[in-house]
Amino acid sequence: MTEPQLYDLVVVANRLPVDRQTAADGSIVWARSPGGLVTALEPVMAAAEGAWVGWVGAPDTAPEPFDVDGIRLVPVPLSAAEIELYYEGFSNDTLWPLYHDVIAEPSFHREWWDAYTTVNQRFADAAARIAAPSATVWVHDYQLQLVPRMLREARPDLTIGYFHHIPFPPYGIYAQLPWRRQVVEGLLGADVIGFQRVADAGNFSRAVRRLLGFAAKSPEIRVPDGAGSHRSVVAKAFPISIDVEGYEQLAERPEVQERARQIRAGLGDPDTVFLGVDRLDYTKGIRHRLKAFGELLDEGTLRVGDAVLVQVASPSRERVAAYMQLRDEIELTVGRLNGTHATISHSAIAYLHHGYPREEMVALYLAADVMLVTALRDGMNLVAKEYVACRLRNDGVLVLSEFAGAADELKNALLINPHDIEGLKEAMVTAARMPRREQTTRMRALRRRVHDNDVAHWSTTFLDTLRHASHQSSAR
Ligand code: GDG
Repeated sequence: MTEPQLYDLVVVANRLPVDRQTAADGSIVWARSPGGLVTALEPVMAAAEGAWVGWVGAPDTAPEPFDVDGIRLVPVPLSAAEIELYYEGFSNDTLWPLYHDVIAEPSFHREWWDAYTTVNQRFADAAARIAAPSATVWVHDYQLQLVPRMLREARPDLTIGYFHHIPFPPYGIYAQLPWRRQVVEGLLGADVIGFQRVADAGNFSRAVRRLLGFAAKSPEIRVPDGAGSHRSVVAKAFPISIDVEGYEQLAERPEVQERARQIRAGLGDPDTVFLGVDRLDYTKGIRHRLKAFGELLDEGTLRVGDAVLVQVASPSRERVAAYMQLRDEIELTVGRLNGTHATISHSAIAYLHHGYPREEMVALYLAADVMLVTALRDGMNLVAKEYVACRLRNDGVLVLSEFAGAADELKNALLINPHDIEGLKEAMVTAARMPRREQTTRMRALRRRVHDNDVAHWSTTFLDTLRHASHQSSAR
């Protein structure tokens, strides 16, 4: 057997940044899926002999490692049963609702936990096999919280980072998790644990103090090593961002701008185009947004023809019961609203249950006067940042939930509490009627913030902190 090639930087994430496609001749090809993470990591990966460990997104398929656009991809197989138990079950039906303030009820099943442990071990083993001596391994997200500790046990020479893309809940909620101690111990295997918000890092440190009694004074957590000394773990906020330049370049393209004009014309050139773009997920507050919009129409504050809501709800987790139910509820509401308010020539809501190419998303951002981000809880929310990045003319208004991580940075948005339907309605009306001067003042400030922290800045800051943390611990 040939020895596997070794890498100095290994990214471990649930999904590889590729999608399986069938070529014209019937053969399987892997096309890079356009994601912010891969855009951010590509230059670092290329410079550092990088590899990416993850699942290809289909059951029982794990091709040999292969290269896509200069990145080495190392597939980890998942069986159909593991997809059901580890991914749809424990990740998306236990952790996701629990970590998002129990907006939906989390399900706790021991067999889901067992599968989560088994699969995490498989990811850790795959990373341990290909990491060069003293390499850096960067683990991503809630599907893989046990990997940092598993990796440290197998490979104490490694420097291990972990980034948590979703919220970390307050202890009163987290404490419901039957495996709360194992998960915290799993994460503490990392040298640096990154969160979206300062509050998430605080919630994690409190969970560590409560469950394990370790000294945790922001940002340092002292993990006893059993020999009277300790290892330092940094737990701190690194708010993720987007490829700002990439979005700006798309927004500058004449054909994308033309498409934005077409979209507006197709909607009947209303005064105000409201836009929502979300995965169809109960955390995103789509129902609250529809309720507010519907009431504004009922009351006559907004009128069909003058205003329209475009809601892109891209298909997501369609085999999880809570998502099926949510889709039914949303589609019933949209149908009722359109039935009540639409005219032969104008809809109240253009509801689109599709995924679109990025160019089309940018055209939508350009076509929208008001972007509605009304999440009930969201780690960051990249859509808010994408909208801002695309508004090259410094116009348009962002209505943003204070429960999205982006609210910590984007303070010049109209910040709202999505549970307060009256407040949300007021903000929507204020946004629709906002004078151009105020739009410009706000949008300029928002654009500056997004420019100051783009995704390259995010990944560089994280990796620099990781490098520093590992030097400190090796110097002790
Ligand atoms: C998790 C956290 C955190 C959506 N529909 C289409 C499409 N999208 C793109 C958006 C955006 C991305 O998907 C969604 O990112 P969000 O941040 O809004 O939300 P999650 O998917 O829940 O992501 C979140 C994020 O991780 C990163 O850490 O911000 O809080 O929940 O980029 O534009 N893209 C295309 N077609 C679509 O139809 N091309």
